[in-house]
Amino acid sequence: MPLKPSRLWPALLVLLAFTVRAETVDRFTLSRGGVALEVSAPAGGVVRIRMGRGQLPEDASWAVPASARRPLTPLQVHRTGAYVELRTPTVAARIDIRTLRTEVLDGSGQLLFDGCAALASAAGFQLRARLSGDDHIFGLGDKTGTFDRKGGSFVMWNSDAYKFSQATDPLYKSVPFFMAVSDGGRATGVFLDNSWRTRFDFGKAERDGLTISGEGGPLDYYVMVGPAPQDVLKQYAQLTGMPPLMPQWALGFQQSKWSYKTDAEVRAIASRLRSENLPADVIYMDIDYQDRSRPFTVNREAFPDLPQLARDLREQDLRLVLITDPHIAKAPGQGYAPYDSGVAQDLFLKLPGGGLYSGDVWPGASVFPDFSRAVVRDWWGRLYAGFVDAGVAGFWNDMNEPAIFNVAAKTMPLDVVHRIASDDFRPRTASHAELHNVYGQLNSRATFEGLLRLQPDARPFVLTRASFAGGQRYAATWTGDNVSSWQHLKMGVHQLINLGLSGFAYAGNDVGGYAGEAPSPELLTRWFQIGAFMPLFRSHAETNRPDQEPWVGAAAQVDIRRRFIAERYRLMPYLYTAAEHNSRTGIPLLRPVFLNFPDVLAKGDRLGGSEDQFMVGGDLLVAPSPTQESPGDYAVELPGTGWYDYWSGRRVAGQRLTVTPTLDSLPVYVRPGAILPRQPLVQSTAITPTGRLELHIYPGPDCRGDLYADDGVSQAYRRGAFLRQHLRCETTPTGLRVLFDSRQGGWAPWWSGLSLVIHGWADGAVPAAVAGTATLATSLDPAQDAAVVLAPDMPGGAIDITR
Ligand code: NBV
Repeated sequence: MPLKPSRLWPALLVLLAFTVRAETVDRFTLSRGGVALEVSAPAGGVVRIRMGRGQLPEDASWAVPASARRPLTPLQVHRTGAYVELRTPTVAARIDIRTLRTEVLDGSGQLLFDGCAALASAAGFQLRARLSGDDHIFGLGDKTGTFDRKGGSFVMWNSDAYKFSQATDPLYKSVPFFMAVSDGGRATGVFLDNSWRTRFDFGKAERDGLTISGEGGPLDYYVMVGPAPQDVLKQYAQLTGMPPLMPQWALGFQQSKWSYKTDAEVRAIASRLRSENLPADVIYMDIDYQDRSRPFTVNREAFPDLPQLARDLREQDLRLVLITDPHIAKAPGQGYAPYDSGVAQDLFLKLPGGGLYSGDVWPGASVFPDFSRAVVRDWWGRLYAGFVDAGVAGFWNDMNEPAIFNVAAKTMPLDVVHRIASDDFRPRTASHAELHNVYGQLNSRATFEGLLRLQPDARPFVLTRASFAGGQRYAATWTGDNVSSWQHLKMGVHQLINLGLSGFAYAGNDVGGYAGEAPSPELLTRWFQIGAFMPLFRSHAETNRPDQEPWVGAAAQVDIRRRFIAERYRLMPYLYTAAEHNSRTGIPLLRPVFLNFPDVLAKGDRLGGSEDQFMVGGDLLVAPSPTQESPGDYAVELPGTGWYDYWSGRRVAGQRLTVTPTLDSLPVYVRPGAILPRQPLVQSTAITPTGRLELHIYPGPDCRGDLYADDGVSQAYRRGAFLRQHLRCETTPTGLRVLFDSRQGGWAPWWSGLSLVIHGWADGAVPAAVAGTATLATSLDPAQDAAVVLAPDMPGGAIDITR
C-alpha cells in the first residue's frame, strides 16, 4: 500500500543537482516545514530516527542507556535529487527531503521499512509504514491476542489485569518493540522509544499498513535490519541490554502462594517439598507476612524470627523471596520508617498543587516513591538492608503498574507530578502520563541496584510484574494474574515466547493458574510438565483457593509432576548454559521454532509449528498437544529429519509425526547434532551434584554443544571464575569423534568425569575401541540405542569411539 505524504507538511520541492558529495557525519539532521529530523546509526544494522516539531526531542531514554546510543557509526551522505541517502556498511536510510519520509534499507539496498510520520501541532504523532502481505509480527511483550500480532491492534499502558483473557489489552508491561518476519524468514525490528500511551496497529485499521501512534512524547524510533530473527534480537539487545546472569537458583523450581501466612506454614511447605522428594529452590512469601500490609515490615506474631526462618530454610537448601510492593503506607507519626524517611527527604510523588499524592492500595492510603529520581531509587534500595541481613535471597515487586484501588482508571491521575533527575535526562518535572509505563521498570531498577549495593558480590534476584523495554536489565517477570484453564496454559506459552522475543528472557506464568476455579489434577499436572521447560518455573495461586502445590491429588499425578521437576534439575547444565548465553547475546531460552529455523516460515501462511511447539535453547523442541483438554491424536512437524525422541533417546522416523497424547508424557525432541549436558539429580541447585557430567550426543549434521558452569550465585564469574567449553562431534568411517575445544575460564567444575551417551548407536554393538585418552569404560544402553563411554574430565582434546 503506497503511503500518502503527510498533509501536515507543505510540499516543498527541492531539486538538487545529481552530484554526490563525499561527506561523512555522525548524525544527519534536517529541518522542513517546522519539523526537525535526525538520523544516526548507533550500532551495526541499526538506524535511529528522531523527529520533533520545531526541535528534536530530548536525547534521553529509560530503555536505551546513553552508552548504547553512542558511539555512532559514521554515515556517508549521498545526495541525489530530492533524496538524501545515509549509508553505513550494514544499513542505510533514504530521506525524501520534501516530505521527510524515511526509508530504511539493508546494506545491499533492500527496502525494509518506509516510515512516514505526521506530528500533531500540540503533542502526539503518527508513524505509518507498509506491512508486506507475508509479514508475521512478534514481540510487544506479554500481550495476549493472537500469537502472530498481524491483524491486531495493541495499546501500551501498564495495567493491572486480574483474570485477563485472550481479548484483554493492555496488560502489565509495555515493550514497544516488535519484529516483522517474512515467510522467507527475513526479519526487521522496530523499537519506539516512547514511554507515553501509544498504540500499535498491525494491519487492523488498514490492511497491509502499520500505524504507530502516540499521545505525547518523542517520535524516537530504531529500525533493526536483521537479517535473521536472531540478528534482530541481538541488535535490540545491544540497544536495551541483556538480562544479567541470574543466580542459578532462579532456574530451580519455585513454590509460591498468596499467602503462606505463618512461620509454621512456610516451614510445612519446605518440609513437604523435601519429604515428597520434589526438587525445589525457592519459597515465596506474599503480602500477608507484613504488618498491616505495610511494605518493609514483618508481622511479628506470624513470623517471630524471620532470620531464623531464612536460616532454617537454607539448611533445607531453600531460599526465601519476599514481596515488596511500591505503595508506602501513609502513616504519619506512627514510626513507620519508609514513610517517615521518604517524607523527610521529599521522595514521594506530588499533586500538581504541591501536596502529596495518595491512593488506596493494600495498606489503605498510600504514597508512591518517585523512581524517576536517582536519589529516590537509592533510598528505596537501602530499604532492603534489613531483609538482606535477615538472609532473604530475592524480592518480588508487584503492583507496580502502579495499581491503585477504588478508582476507575486503576492507576494514579495522569497529572501526578514526577521530578525527573536521572541518567541523561534534563532535570524537569513530568506528568504521570509520561512516566506511567516506566514506573515498574524504575521500581525494579531501584530494587536491583539497591541489592547490588548491599551485596556487591551476589547476583540480585528481582521479579517484577510491570516493566518497560530495557527492564530485562533489572528483573525477571511473570505474566500476572492468569486463570486456571487449558486455554491459559496454551496462551501462556505464547506470552512467554513473545516476552522472550521482547528482551524478557527470564519469564514464567503462574503454574496451575492464579485465579478462577482451581485446576483439575490433570490441568495442574500438564502445567507442571510444560512449566518445567519455562525459563521461570514458579507455582503460584491466589488466596482463598484450594491448595495447588505439586503434591495435590492422586499419587499417580504427583509422580508425574515429580518426574518433570526432576527432569528440569537433570537438565540444569543445559538450561544454565542457555541462560548464560542469553546474558551475553539477548537470545532467549524459550524460543519459537522459527528463531532457530527461520526456514519453517517459508510455507505460505503457516508458522511452521511455531504456534504450537516451542524450543528450549537451540536443541530441544517441546510439542504439547495443541488442543489441550481431552486431546486426540495430533501431528507434530519437526523442522527437518533425523530428530531424536528426548525421552527414549531413539531417532524418530520422518519429519511429520502423529502423537497420541497421554497425561504422563510430554513430547520433546532433540535436534540431530545436539550435545546436551545433563547432571545427576539433586533436590536443589544449592546441592553440588556428585559423580559425572553426562554429555548426551545426538549425531547429526552441525554437531555441537556448549557447556557453561560457575558457582551459580556470585559475581566471581565476571572475574574469570567460570568454565566455558565448546564441544563438537564428527562421524568418522569407523564411529564417532568427540572434540573438546579448550576450556575458557578458571573455574574448577564439580564433576569427577564425563559420561558420554552417544545416541543412535543402532547396530547393538558395544563400542570396540576408544582412543584419545587414558582409562575408559564402554557399554551399551539398548533401551536408548546408545553407546556409553565413561571418560575422565576433558578440558580439551578429542575422543575417538570406534564401533
Ligand atoms: O500480593 C497479592 C497478589 C499476588 O499474589 C499476585 O501474584 C499479583 O499479581 N497481587 C497480585 C495483588 C492482588 C491484588 C488483587
